[in-house]
Amino acid sequence: MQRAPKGQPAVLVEHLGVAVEVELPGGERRRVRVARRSGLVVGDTVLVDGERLELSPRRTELRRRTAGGAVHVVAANIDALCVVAAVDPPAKAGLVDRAVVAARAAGIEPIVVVNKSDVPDTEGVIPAMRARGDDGLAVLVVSAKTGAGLMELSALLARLGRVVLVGPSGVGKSSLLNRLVPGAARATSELSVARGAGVHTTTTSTLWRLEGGGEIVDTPGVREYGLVDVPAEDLAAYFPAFTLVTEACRFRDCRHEDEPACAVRRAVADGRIPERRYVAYRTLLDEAKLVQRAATNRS
Ligand SMILES: Nc1nc2c(ncn2[C@@H]2O[C@H](COP(=O)(O)OP(=O)(O)OP(=O)(O)O)[C@@H](O)[C@H]2O)c(=O)[nH]1
Ligand SMILES: [Mg+2]
Ligand SMILES: [Zn+2]
Repeated sequence: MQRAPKGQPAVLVEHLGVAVEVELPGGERRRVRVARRSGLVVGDTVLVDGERLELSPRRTELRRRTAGGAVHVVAANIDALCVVAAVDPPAKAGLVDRAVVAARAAGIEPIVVVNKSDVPDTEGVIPAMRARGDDGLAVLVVSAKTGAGLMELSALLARLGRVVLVGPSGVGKSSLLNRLVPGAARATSELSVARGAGVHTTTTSTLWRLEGGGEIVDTPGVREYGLVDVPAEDLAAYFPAFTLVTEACRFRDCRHEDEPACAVRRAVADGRIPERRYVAYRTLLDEAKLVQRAATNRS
């Protein structure tokens, strides 16, 4: 006979080494001791029974491969991933595209927020970000400093549900959180300080409830956003502009590289698919193939 689950449901809002902070349905928060490598992540739903925690199945799970090659679960039960970018510091090439594909592969809606719109040079990066909008992606331009665009962002977050902020260190994720959740008061730091020491200001992920609805997770900055378990043959499905092409490629398993009679490449040639999206696809395809080859060699 199956044992009836015991305990009170709660949401994990922070993992602090050997303890986690959970929020009970009434909004009360408490700490529970756990093993250092508990495997629990922010956003997890748990049943709390005294000092015992039982993990409930995850609805969604956002994973990334770190610069060192390890697989890291960013957060659980997330509805949307918000990639935060800024003109300074710039994201490493491909980080935004990878994070967007990772979100789509996990069944999570991606959006892009360009922060620091008060910095004049921001104009220069907006077209490249907006170009991704052709791929059905919402791109918002905001400033945590002046408050520009934040009403629109709040409205979008409320609609999306539970949203995780990801991006390089120093783009202003915690600054945005502090504007959106007045009581949060998360530490932020000057770029020069963060860069000089080579450290990230935010070191743990935390979940916050937004007054206007929705929830937000602030995370430590990332240098890389490596894809996990996105096979080369699935990749095209995460580029919505490609799926709008109604004609079929000659080969059913066409990867749209140099196969003859490829409908996707034809659509790129006649401008129906923006060239930049195709270039982004080819970059990620090469990576996915490398990962697959490495996995085959290991086994
Ligand atoms: N000019 C300008 N500066 C901003 C804006 N938002 C944040 N900053 C500054 O950018 C720096 C980094 O901000 P943080 O919020 O700490 O960045 P973060 O993305 O949380 O960084 P990590 O926690 O290291 O990942 C701080 O000096 C902020 O004051 C903005 O909209 N405009
Ligand atoms: Mg931060
Ligand atoms: Zn093709």
